Amino acid sequence: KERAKWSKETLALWEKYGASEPVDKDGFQKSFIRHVTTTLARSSLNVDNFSAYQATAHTVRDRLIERWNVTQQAHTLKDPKRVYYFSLEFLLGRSLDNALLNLDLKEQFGEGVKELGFRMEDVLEQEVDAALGNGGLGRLAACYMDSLATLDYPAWGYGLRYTYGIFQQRLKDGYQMEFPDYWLNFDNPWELQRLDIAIEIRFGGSVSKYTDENGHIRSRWEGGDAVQAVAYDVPIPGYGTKNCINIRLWSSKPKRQFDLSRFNEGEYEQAVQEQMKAENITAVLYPNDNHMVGKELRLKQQYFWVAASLSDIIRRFKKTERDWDQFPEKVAIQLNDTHPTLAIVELQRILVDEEGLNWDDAWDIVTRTFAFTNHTVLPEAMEKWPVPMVEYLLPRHMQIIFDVNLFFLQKVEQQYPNDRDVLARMSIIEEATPQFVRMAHLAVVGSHRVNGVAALHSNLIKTTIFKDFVKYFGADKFENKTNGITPRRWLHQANPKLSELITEALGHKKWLKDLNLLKNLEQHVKNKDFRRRWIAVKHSNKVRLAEYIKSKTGIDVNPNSLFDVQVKRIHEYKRQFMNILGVIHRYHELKSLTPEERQNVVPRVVIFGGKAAPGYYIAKLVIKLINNVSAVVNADESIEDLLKVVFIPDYNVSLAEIIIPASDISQHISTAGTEASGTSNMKFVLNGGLILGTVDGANIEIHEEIGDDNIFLYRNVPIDPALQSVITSIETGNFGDARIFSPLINTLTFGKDYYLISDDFGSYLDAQKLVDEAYKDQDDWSKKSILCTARMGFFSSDRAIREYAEQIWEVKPVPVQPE
Ligand code: B1H
Ligand code: IMP
Repeated sequence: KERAKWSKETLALWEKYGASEPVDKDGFQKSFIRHVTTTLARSSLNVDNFSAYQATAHTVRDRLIERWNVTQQAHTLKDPKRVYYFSLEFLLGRSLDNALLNLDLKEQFGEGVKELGFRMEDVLEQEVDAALGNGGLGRLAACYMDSLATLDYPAWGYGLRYTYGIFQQRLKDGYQMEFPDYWLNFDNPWELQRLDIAIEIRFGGSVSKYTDENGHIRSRWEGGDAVQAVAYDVPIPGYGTKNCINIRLWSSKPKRQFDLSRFNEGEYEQAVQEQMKAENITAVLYPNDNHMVGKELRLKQQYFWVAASLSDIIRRFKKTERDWDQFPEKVAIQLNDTHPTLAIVELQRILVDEEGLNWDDAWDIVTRTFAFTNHTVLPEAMEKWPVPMVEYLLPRHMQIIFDVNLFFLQKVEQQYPNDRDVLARMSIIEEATPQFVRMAHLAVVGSHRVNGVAALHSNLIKTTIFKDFVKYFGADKFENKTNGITPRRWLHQANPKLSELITEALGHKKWLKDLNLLKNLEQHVKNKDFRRRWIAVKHSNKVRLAEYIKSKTGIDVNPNSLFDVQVKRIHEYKRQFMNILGVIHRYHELKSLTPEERQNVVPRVVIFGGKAAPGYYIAKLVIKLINNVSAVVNADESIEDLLKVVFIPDYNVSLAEIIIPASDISQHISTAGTEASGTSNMKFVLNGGLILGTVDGANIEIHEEIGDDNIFLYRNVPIDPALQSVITSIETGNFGDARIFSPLINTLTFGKDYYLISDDFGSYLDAQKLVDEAYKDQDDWSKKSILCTARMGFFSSDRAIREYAEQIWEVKPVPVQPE
């Protein structure tokens, strides 16, 4: 419409200057130098690696913005149904390498940067991770955005722009120390600030009733304090497509208008201070994985985020002047766990209070819009908010929740007359003192679809936490969407040598967009030369990791050893404790061997990494024990290279990209039924690493795909005497002051061993023996490794996203334009 008003001459100018810049080496160098001199205001004599990174990043950013514009324009013109992924965490990691690979610019730009006197590896190393997440749940959101972009889906992510991401972990005397992650210290080239998009968000106040012109009694939420949500857009480029989608992250700011009356009353200072509090809302990511901490500020974050996001979505919907009943035909919203559940209530409030719809019509629109993904069954992770807290911050929302619950329970009662127990169990309100709002129940009632994240987990939620709801709503509402990972970051980017070898063997790069094509690697298993090259790639990745370990910890590890890796959040249910107990057992055994017996031992490097929530005392004690064992074992010269123990500090996405390709065996040993899916298990196997794991989460489906011979799974057997001698050894003080570990040892004693370490220890050790035996035959191991990679097609996030799109969201790809 705007363009139609423009003169021919103006349009000609747009044609002439709006065309995109060349993306060859020369174009890169021109843009690089222009950014150094103008964006960074530096001279040619004053360019270090960091400036080189910034200039390269800005050059790539320009390309992304062009694509972003074309994408938005195509979506605006076509007006398709869009999907909105609401996630309180997006664990993106670094962006430059990923963007270069997805845009297929790495070669040209690499050459260009080299001629300017820099090495691309050094330039890439300068970038700090965007670490706006805790672990699997946040990284899953990032992988899903990559697939949505790659598959041309019209999708948006919505989240928060935390000033501080997940804390940085350092070690002091073997203890975890936390430091703030002030990732925005330097300019962030991967975001576009949109000061024009600012939305007012209200907290507190009160609700009044009034009669409208039609004689209906309606509610109005008024008063309270308002803050502003300002948008920051993070472009996400697809691979092999012009499509570039957007994650919109909200940052809290004081609202522009002050309450003038307060100034008149002489409360200037106090009024300014209250405004400053606005900035606190998005200051920090809560660092708890799989654990609910009922802080008021967290509830504020959740409402701030969903209210801003919904307001933005509704503004976009209204531009097309459609009726409200078409909203679910244009908008699908996926709730990443219960964290955004208030969106359900907020949409109902807007439709009823502000748009004047009647309750039932509004509720029908709401439930057709939302779908909910559950990621955990751990009781301590279930979100519930005290009613008084919700009432105080969001008085109208609390009323709506009570009404939703009332109407819901009335219907339940019709189905099960006189069954008080079922009403109490299914209620959205937990009747305690004070009362609590059960967010998972609200999410189930307010969504048209609920899914778990692996086959076992999806079945488990149907028979446990949502059992009554399955009976009431019918089983069709509940389904499985097994998690996936993006092969672009987790193979192509993290393991360039393996990616190259695969591409050479298959004769094409199409597998990066259709991971099932890896199946064709199976025919190369019988090729001895291919197996040799496969092992050589693994070995060079192990050398790379060994160098990293040396530089960060000073520990020498031999790349010819078996690399045994457990990297993930430290949590009792993930049982890093069992792993380190097994290491102690191995250490004891080694010490008792004769020289002849030693000849037969497979040397091992046991590698740990992961953060413990700052308030999680037992998890932090596990880190301390690992470090004490590491100190004793590594210093014991009699052990030589047969065993090394390493704790790599500050595990994050870019570190994962170095560790995962270097693993021979990785451990995924959660107590059966506790790990909803796991996603790093998929990353390890995709990179030709084998798994030692329990029958839990996605391990089960990985086993189904890759077969018995290529995975070491073990099941529970009763208590083992080997465990007792290990415990005694810790208690004797062999690994430092025994007193500090007694709370940890106590978690094993009868009745308190919630995560069943004592039950599983014996079979765990048996499985470890099988690993050692198998590793001795290197050639056979290489066959297993190749088959692992070849059979991982199912676990691409492209497959997962297609399932969501077709079976839950009903959205279709909108190709932006052919390359
Ligand atoms: C997962 C969480 C989680 N499940 C609460 N639940 C959080 C819960 O900040 N909080 O309050 C943060 C995170 N994270 C993980 O999701 C599961 O444990 C993994 O098994 C799963 O692979 C992953 C992705 O589905
Ligand atoms: P929205 O869907 O209206 O929010 O538009 C998405 C974003 O893209 C907003 O920031 C718009 O300003 C922008 N936008 C919408 N259409 C176009 C376009 O054709 N070119 C560039 N940006 C656009």
